[in-house]
Amino acid sequence: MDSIKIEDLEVYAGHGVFPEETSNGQMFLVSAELYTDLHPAGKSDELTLSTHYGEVCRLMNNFLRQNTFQLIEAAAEQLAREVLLKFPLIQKLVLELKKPHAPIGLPFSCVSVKIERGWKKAYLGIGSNMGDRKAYIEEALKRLKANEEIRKMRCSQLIWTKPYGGVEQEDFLNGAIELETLLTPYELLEFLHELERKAGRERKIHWGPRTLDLDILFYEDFVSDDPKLTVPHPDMENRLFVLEPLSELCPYYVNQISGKSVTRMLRKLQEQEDRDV
Ligand code: A4P
Ligand code: MG
Repeated sequence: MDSIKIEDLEVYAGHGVFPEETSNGQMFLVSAELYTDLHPAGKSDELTLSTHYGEVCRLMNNFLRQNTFQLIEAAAEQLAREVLLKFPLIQKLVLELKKPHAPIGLPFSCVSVKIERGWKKAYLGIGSNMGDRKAYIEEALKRLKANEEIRKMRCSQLIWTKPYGGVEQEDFLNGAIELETLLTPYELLEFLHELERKAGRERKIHWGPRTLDLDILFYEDFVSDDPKLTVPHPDMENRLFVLEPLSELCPYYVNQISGKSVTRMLRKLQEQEDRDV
């Protein structure tokens, strides 16, 4: 992807563990590579179609001067987040924060941290089979949208589905959601659990009735077999209520584990279901 590079912006600020570092301050150097599509601005010569690097520098300077962190890790983390939130055309950035005058007491040229952060695409499954299902789902969509670390959200059509998994229970309303997020996979899971709790979800029976269920189906190219968070969702190939709405949002998204696209998984499952009836 194209990028804009800022090298060694000098900022006088007060970050550090020692009290004299926060009271006296010292020089920090910030470098950032901002990943963004430069083609529209390149074609049109229009600044509004790109990210103004002068404004990014001003934001970085103000942010580092107005806030105090003990660790350069924390300063870099928060600064990266701030840049990504304020400049929506930046999809990803690599940020390096140097502290050339760190009080180490030994000769050295520089100490620095370097991090890469960005908006990640994720797909969720959403479902409800208790009470006013549509209201539970709409409330969850509203709360997802209200989180500033989530953007570009799209929801599929909601479909009525028969319960899957052998537990006798009422029909579900199901859908799929596409979004971009700054949350890590585990932070996203924690946020989804919070939404389930807010919808009054009680975990009584495994695969049993629920006011709201939110599962992470895909998270960028993240793969995990941790029982706390298994991604891609391990049972998606067997679930029409997942694949049908998902195919509306991302028919060609490929499951990293099986190598099959959403369309292919859906077609296979439909063929199997046709054979079984
Ligand atoms: N967990 C692991 N991986 C993930 C992931 N990718 N996304 C862990 C979300 N959570 C994940 O989930 C149990 C644990 O799974 C969590 O603590 C989390 O850390 P849970 O929601 O507490 O329990 P559950 O929902 O009863 O079990 P599970 O396995 O999540 O069930 P599913 O997969 O959610 O399926 N039939 C229809 N028609 N429509 C449905 O929506 N849903 C289910 C539940 C059954 N039948 C259904 C539907
Ligand atoms: Mg679940």
